[in-house]
Amino acid sequence: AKMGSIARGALIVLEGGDRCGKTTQCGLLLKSLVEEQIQAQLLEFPDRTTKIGKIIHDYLQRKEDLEDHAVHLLFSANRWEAVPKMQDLLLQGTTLIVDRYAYSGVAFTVAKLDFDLEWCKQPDIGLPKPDVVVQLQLSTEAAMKRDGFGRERYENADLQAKVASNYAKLRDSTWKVIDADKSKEDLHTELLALCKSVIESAKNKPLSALWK
Ligand code: 2DT
Repeated sequence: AKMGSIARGALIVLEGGDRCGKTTQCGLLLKSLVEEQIQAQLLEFPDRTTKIGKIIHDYLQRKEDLEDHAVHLLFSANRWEAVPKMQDLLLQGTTLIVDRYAYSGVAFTVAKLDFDLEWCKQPDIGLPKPDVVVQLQLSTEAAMKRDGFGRERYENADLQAKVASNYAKLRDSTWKVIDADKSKEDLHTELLALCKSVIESAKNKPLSALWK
């Protein structure tokens, strides 16, 4: 970064199917970065704490049924409402570790109903673009050997397999696929090294827009 200006934080997104250890790894990453005096914060989508997030939560818990296009747009709105905060944090030098992003939005909606991929991407065009998207890859068989799937919508093997194939259609130059079938510690070591190099190289790059 130029003298006098603050180096921006990196936008790091973790994606992956159920039981891949994504949420655990997000927590471990945050802890390690903070220990190394790298400013970082965790975000997760859906963010269930907002008004829109509460509607999404009730939908996922099957307390409420919603039309599928409408739900897709709510998930996207739930990201857009976080954008001002995300931009502020990134520009003041805080790295964001994000548990799911627009890729989940597209991969799940397409998986559940064969929705058109391009239609699904539209509402998220222009979101802050991640510096890296890490997809933790775990076979359905390996995932099933971990604790059972939960009871929320989407937590079944059939849908998870479709999600995995949709992720493959979204891969671009910012994606890194990492094999998650290893110990929590080994996976963390690998992820931390990757993230530290991404944080270094993001410092001098402007923030750009997703899918533009
Ligand atoms: P968690 O189990 O990670 O809380 O996810 N989902 C998520 C969508 O269908 N669209 C989206 O845009 C996002 C971010 C994935 C809750 C579930 O919500 C799905 C799993």
